[in-house]
Amino acid sequence: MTDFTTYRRGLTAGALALAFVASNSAYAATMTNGNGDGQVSIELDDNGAFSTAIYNPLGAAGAADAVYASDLYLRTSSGVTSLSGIRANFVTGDQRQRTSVFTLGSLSFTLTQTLSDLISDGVQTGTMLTQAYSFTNLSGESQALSFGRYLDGDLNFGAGGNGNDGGGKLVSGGQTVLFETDAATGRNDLATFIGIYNEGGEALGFDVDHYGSLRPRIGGGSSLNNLVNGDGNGDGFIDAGGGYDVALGLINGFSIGAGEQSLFTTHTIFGSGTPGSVQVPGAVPEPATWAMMIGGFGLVGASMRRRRVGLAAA
Ligand SMILES: [Ca+2]
Ligand SMILES: [Ca+2]
Ligand SMILES: [Ca+2]
Ligand SMILES: [Ca+2]
Repeated sequence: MTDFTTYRRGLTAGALALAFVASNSAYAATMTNGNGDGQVSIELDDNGAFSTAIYNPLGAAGAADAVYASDLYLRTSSGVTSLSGIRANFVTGDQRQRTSVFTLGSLSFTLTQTLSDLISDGVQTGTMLTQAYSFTNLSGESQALSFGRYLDGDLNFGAGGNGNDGGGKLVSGGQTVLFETDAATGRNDLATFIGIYNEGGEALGFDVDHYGSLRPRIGGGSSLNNLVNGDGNGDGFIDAGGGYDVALGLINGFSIGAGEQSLFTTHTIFGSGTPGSVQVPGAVPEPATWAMMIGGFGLVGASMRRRRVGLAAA
């Protein structure tokens, strides 16, 4: 599953072959905003896939790898392609933002990956990874296609190990946001979590399910079930105590005319707080809406403080 070792191992031969192309050619790069609370260090592939994301949650728990696998599956009339197998090259970038380009079939892509601090009252509460895939239909015919985002977190910051995580779904700003949480405690309890949401095209479905059944489904071209597996009481989150090794899937569909360009964006939130308090903007973030979103995360921070006060008084 972890292809990263292979890329690393292949880098020597690859570097020889590519040495004359560009000095910064590489299949993977570290993007980081630090190693303190709320910060991450992600080993990102040029295609956007990753299997290592060192996250340091708020509080005493230290930094640890929080992701087993993240990938994007492109579905077209000729089948489903895991972008983790696509070789591109980073053409520009630094530790906060990188751009890469690649062509797949009759589609050309420019991928821009950006890390943003999530700040509340001067304190970093988390980090957002934004992966924006701008794509152009090079063919002479319109195409129907979709992007399936897959994330399998490995959250082991103090509760239940990797195989007893929680999670669920909420809707914020018109967006479906999916969560994997360190423990199965519901949507309004403090948690270390990873959240994902997509922008662009038409929302075609979601699933919060066991990784072993979700990955073949999203990678095999099946429809998703629009279900949170383990949500017996209907609040959109896995019931308290019912945790398992959770994975998340979200599909967005597009119809793109000949020669046209479009944009698919998938976001990954590394956060600490109550998932039920997370708010995201309903449109592609512009500077003004970033401020709104950071305000939304302020609610997370406020909620955490209330809870901490409550716990201390108890
Ligand atoms: Ca910490
Ligand atoms: Ca856990
Ligand atoms: Ca529930
Ligand atoms: Ca998992």
